[in-house]
Amino acid sequence: RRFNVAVVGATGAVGETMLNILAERDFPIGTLHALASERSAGGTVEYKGEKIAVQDLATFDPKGVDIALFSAGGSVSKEYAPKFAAAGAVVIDNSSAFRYDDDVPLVVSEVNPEALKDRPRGIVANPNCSTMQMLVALGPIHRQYGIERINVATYQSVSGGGRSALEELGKQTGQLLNFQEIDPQRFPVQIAFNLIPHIDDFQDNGFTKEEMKLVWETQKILGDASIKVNPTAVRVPVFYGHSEAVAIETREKITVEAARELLSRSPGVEVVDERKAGGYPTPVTHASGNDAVYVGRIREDFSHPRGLNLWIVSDNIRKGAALNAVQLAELVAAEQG
Ligand code: A2P
Ligand code: 11C
Repeated sequence: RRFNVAVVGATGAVGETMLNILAERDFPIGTLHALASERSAGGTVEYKGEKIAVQDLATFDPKGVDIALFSAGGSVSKEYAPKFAAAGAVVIDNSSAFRYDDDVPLVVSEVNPEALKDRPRGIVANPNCSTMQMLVALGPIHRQYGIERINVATYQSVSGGGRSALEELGKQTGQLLNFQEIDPQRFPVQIAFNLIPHIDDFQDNGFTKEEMKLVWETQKILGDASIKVNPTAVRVPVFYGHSEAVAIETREKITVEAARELLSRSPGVEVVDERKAGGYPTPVTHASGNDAVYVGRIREDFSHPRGLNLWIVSDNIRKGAALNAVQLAELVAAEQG
């Protein structure tokens, strides 16, 4: 069976990658609709080497769409995802609009695929990129050893902020190398040659929303509200690929050897852990443009009897967003095929 698929936000950084991944994986598409705002309606995007016309979401009739992949921001999802679902589509939503609703499953394809089946509103939420890559690696460890606490510091690339953020890093880098003034717009302060410990809005507890997503989403996806998560989220001047320094405390001790062995047979994970120069994953050498979640720098935490440290790197636009969304679409297609 073939499926009529709509990609909402098809001109964006994630939407474009959704189209590429649908093509790469040869998703069984009947009709493909590329949707965006009226700003880009009338333009085209590419799918399998062909140009597809971009249509205006506001005037598009969702009748006949089987699966809709949304990545056009939370407010667009809030308004249009229920309309697509009411018209019969299964909506896979990459925004944070529905992630914390009890009647919307939040699914990492390798970790909790069974949750996808229970979707009373016809909407499935795609987790945030930083949670996604962390749980592809930590899910198998939690199942076998029980994770009690996670300390995580993220090093997040600018592509998480979409096209305008990618452009700002490029522009500022050029300007600074040419001794020109910069004018930060997309980020609150200079991002080129700098770090910014602030992603998404500040919350009343002093954490940012990006940090709280790591708490809320981890507990929901692993189905265990007792897991403690202590996050710090930082934007770094990298174009593609988020990195995370993760320290876990488990109920049962896990050794380095056991962790390497478990992770090397876990779906979606690649262990890159040689203790020598270059024997670890980085955004540029491993993650960017690739599908896996790369794990290296695996060490026992000598400050805790059941602590383990890991360095987790993945392409935030691919596994962190577009790839997982397409994998969820594949699960939906398998149910209905
Ligand atoms: P458009 O190109 O028409 O602005 P990014 O995250 O890379 O910034 O991309 C955001 C995506 O969401 C783009 O495809 C953008 O389309 C789309 N988008 C933003 N606002 C709307 C809207 N109001 N209706 C439909 N699509 C939208
Ligand atoms: C970032 N994680 O790196 C964000 C992007 O909740 O879907 C995705 C925001 C979200 O900026």
